Amino acid sequence: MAMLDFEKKYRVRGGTLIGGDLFDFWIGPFYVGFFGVLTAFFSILGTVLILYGAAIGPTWNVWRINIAPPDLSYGLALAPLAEGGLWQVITVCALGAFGSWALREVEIARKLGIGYHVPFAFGVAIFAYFSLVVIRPVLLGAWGHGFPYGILSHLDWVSNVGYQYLHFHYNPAHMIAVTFFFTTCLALALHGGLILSATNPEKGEPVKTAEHENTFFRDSIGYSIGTLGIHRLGLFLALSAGFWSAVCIIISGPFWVAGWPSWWNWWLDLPIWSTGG
Ligand code: UQ1
Repeated sequence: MAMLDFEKKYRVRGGTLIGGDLFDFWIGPFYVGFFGVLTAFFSILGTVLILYGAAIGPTWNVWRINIAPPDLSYGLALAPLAEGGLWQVITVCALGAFGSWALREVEIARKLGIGYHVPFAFGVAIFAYFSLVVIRPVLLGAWGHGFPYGILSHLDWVSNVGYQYLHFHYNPAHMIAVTFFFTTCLALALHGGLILSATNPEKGEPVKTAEHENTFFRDSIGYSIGTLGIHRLGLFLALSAGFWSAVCIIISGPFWVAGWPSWWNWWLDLPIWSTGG
């Protein structure tokens, strides 16, 4: 079926979460929906506010533009626009846009009668951002703990917060997150390689099947996870990377204030090393 044919078949009304038929239509290839309108509203407003923040700031150098959160002295209060208030409104816009986009994905999934795996996955990414700009700042008692919106400034923030805990790579949740990121790369490389190897045979040869894919891994490592299984594994690995990233930053400060290397003292403090003296 050609692309435009099946689009016609699946572009049906209904499945909306709110507002019935309101905005239940397409513009060109894009489904609109109530949450599409909301996404556009928050994105445009947020972008305009970022441009305004740049305009009242000291530079138009794209690397150096910086929209900073309020000073720590504002605590969890609202700040004047030019003193971090812009950051606060932009954060609301970002969360509004991301949340609306996720709900638009839910509506599209409902129309198609498919699972909610894509919006769920996107929800984990939103959770990671929410951890940085809401959960951790609220637990620490000041919006000033959020990260600044700027290309170089957010890199500086990551570096400074990392050094605040002496050596962030000793954070056990960071270790788990990094391991999941790397394992995600390994799984995608294996999967991409395997699929291309089976679907790009020598000239004149037929395209190979899932049986060839299974056999490759049974021959090489004695086990194949299967064609559905590899996608379940991939989703699990990727979502775990995002989840443990959120955990590793939430625990830094609210639940552990010392350097991360000294967290490992629990090992040195085990009674089995005790000399009894
Ligand atoms: C695999 O076993 C498999 O099933 C046939 C795939 O499906 C196409 C894969 O893409 C990969 C990478 C594997 C191998 C993965 C493991 C965990 C053994």
